[in-house]
Amino acid sequence: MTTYIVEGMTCQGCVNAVTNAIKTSLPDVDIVVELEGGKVTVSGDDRHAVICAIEDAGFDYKSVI
Ligand SMILES: [Cu+2]
Repeated sequence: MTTYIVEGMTCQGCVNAVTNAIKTSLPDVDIVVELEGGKVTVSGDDRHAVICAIEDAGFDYKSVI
């Protein structure tokens, strides 16, 4: 499980967009998005796929914590 810091999410629509983008490339992962703080926690270890999905959805990946 990894938590990614993501900038640019401002509403539930953004949360849904990020969630759907990750689910599209990694259908079996569990995802928890905290809008406050821009935290996206994803099960598994495929950081490259998660970061690409976040950026392809139009949001800015900053770091992992
Ligand atoms: Cu939004």
